[in-house]
Amino acid sequence: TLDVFSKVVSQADARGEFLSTEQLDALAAVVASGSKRLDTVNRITSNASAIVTDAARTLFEEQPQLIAPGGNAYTNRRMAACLRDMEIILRYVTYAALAGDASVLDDRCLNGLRETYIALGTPGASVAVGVGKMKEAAIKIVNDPNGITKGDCSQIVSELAGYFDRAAAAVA
Ligand code: PEB
Repeated sequence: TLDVFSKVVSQADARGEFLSTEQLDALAAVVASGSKRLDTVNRITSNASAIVTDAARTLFEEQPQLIAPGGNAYTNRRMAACLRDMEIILRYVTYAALAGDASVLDDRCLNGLRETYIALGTPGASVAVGVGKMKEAAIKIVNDPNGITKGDCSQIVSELAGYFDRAAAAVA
């Protein structure tokens, strides 16, 4: 599990090289945008339960077979497992956004998840749809101009979108 700084260091060390100017410039940009990154993580974190439940509600509206008898989210136990899975994925996305690197998301959440869902008979494509809905909701919250210093957040938002896309692609 690495953040963007440790990753660059370990890659350079593996080659016995100093950090390049390009690498240092990229890290300087990460530092310069640090408050935006923290605000992003903070806003998603403080709205996590709404992001999860809204995404799940819309998913079940669109795919009612999931909650019908025989569906993979039918019964309270499976519904709870489903909401929990969405929350876990959202949590790891916030970790990646904080670290500026996907390795924590990959190693601790997505690795083997597709196989787990296949073994459980859980439709990974539906999980991916749910993740996409969390992505839209999270981006909307992050981009909300109210109550925050105004600035250009397009870079952090596109990085964030990439972590959601990565999670969706891992299970679709
Ligand atoms: C992954 N999910 C489930 C299980 C595991 C995970 C390991 C089996 C054990 C259990 O039931 O608790 N756990 C989860 C995860 C990590 C982890 C992401 C990462 C660190 O440790 N069912 C649906 C929807 C979808 C869903 C499409 C969007 O119809 C999820 C939510 N996951 C779902 C369901 C189960 C499950 C388990 C319903 C229970 C399946 C079953 O037992 O039949």
